[in-house]
Amino acid sequence: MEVQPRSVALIGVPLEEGSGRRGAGMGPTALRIAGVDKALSDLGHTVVDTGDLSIVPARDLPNHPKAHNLRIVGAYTRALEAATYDAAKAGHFPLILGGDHSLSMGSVSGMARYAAEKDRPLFVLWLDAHSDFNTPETSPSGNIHGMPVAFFCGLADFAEILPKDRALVDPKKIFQVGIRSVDASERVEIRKHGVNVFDMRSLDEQGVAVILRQILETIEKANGLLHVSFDVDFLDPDFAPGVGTTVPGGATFREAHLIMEMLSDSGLVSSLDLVELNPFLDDRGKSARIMVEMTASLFGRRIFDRPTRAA
Ligand code: Z70
Ligand code: MN
Ligand code: MN
Ligand code: MN
Repeated sequence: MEVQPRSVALIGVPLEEGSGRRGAGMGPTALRIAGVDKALSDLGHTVVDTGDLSIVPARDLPNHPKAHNLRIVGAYTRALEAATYDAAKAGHFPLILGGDHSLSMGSVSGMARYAAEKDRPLFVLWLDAHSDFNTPETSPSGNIHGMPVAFFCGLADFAEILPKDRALVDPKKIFQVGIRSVDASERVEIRKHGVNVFDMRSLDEQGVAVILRQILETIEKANGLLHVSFDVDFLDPDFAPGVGTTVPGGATFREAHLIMEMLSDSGLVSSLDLVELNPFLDDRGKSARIMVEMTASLFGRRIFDRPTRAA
C-alpha cells in the first residue's frame, strides 16, 4: 500500500512540571536527536519543525494545593491548545514531542476544537500504563500528568485554564489500551463515565489485533478523527526504560509495532503525542530511538506491504 504523504508539524513541549520529577523536559531534544524528523522525511512526508513552545507561568491561575505547578502546566496547555489547533487548521498533522503527559490537556483540547469545527467526532486512543483520569480532588499525588483525560472530558476543575464552553471529548469516545496501574477512585470514575478500557489482561486474552480492529471500525463508522496519545510507559520497561515511573508487564515491542501498523493502514489518525520520555533515565538513547521507530511505523514504514483491507 502506498504511504499517503502528509505534512507533519513537529511541536516541541519541554514540559516536566506536570510529573513528580525532572527530566521529561529534555524529551523533545532526545526525540530530535534520535531522528524523528529524518524518519518521517525518509518516508516521503514533509516535516516542519515549529520548535519548542516557550511559556511564562500563567499568573491568573491559582497556586493549587492539589494540582502542582498549575501555573506552568496551565500556560503550556493554553499555548499547545492553540498550536495544535492552528497546525491542524493549516492542513498539517500535529506531532507533539513531549514532555510529560499533562501536555495532552492542550493537544487534545486543540484537536477537539478542530474536530468540532469540522463537525466530526474526535476519538482518542490512549496508549499508557495509566488511565490519567484523576482530578485534583481524587489524585493521590497532585501531579497533573495523572489528570489530563479528566481535563479534556471537562471533568477536572482547574480554574479557567481554558474556557468552560470549549470543545470537550466524550469519555465514551476514548479507548485506553495497555492499562495496568489505576487508582481506586480513578477506577470508579472510569466506569461511571464509560471510558473504554482494554487493560493488560484483555490484551493478553484477545490480542492487540482484535482489539485494534474493533476500535478502528467504530471510528470509521462514525467518520471520526483519531488522536493518538502514546506514553512511553505503555511499553514494557525492559526495553523502554526511559520513563519516570516504570510499571512492569507492559506492551511488547511486537505488540506496539502491530498497533502502529494497523493505525497507519487505517488512515484515521490525525494527530499524535509522544510523551513521558525521560532521557535522564534512559539507557543510551534506547527509548528515544524506539519511540521514533514506533512513529515511523505509524507513518507508513513497513517490512513488506500488505493488501489494503478493501482489496
Ligand atoms: C497516579 C497519579 C501517572 C505516570 C501518570 C500516577 C499517574 N495515578 N504516573 N503517569 N508516570 O499520581 O495520579
Ligand atoms: Mn520546564
Ligand atoms: Mn500517561
Ligand atoms: Mn503512564
